Amino acid sequence: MLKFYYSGAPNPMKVALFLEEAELRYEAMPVDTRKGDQHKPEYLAINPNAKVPTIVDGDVVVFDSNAILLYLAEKTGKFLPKDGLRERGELLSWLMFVASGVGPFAGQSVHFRNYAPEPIPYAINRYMYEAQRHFGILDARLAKQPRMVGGTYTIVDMAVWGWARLIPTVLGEAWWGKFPNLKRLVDEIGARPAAQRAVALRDKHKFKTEMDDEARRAMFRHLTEKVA
Ligand SMILES: N[C@@H](CCC(=O)N[C@@H](CS)C(=O)NCC(=O)O)C(=O)O
Repeated sequence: MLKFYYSGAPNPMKVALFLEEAELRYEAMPVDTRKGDQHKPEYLAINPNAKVPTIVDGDVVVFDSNAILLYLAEKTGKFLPKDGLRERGELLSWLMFVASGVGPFAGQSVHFRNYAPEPIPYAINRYMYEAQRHFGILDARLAKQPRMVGGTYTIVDMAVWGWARLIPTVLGEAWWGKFPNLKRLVDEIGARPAAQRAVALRDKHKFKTEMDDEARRAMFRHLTEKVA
């Protein structure tokens, strides 16, 4: 059975959504990143980047959430656009846009707003600016069409959902008012039973919730390893 290495964080949640939507059988393997499970040699052997998610599907190992979405979509033939090369091009563009822009900027915005040892206004402003700019691009796209690519629900919508549902944490609650189209997509996906099962998955395992010294050492290794 496919093994899904995960935590309740945004990137694993995109993959949980796909697994639930496609009704694939899988074994959920918790990786408690606040306890440092991501740095264990057995996990590094399948994900040298020491992050979640990863899947092991027989002898196939795939890490990085959007790569996993594409792998599973191609394997099952589900949640891909219906039409030819034009929509394929759009799918790849938006999938990579979420992977290389939305996710990293949103992640850094959360980091500097909530976890930096001291407030750095320049960093907070830069990452909040870039995160809201990226979400604004998604919102403008969704003002013109109900789903990100073509007329149907695809893996791009799942990738967007993974991060956009956390806009209140990334930017602050008030920002929902600025992204009504993105909010519509998040609400529509969030109402689906598969999304509810995906979000509930982490309740099946006991993940550490405290962001204490152990968690900071595991997740923010630059605090103890000075390179500059
Ligand atoms: N590009 C990777 C990023 C994965 C990533 O940053 N995962 C976070 C959770 S959303 C994580 O593992 N954090 C733990 C850590 O940084 O130690 C992907 O899309 O899967």
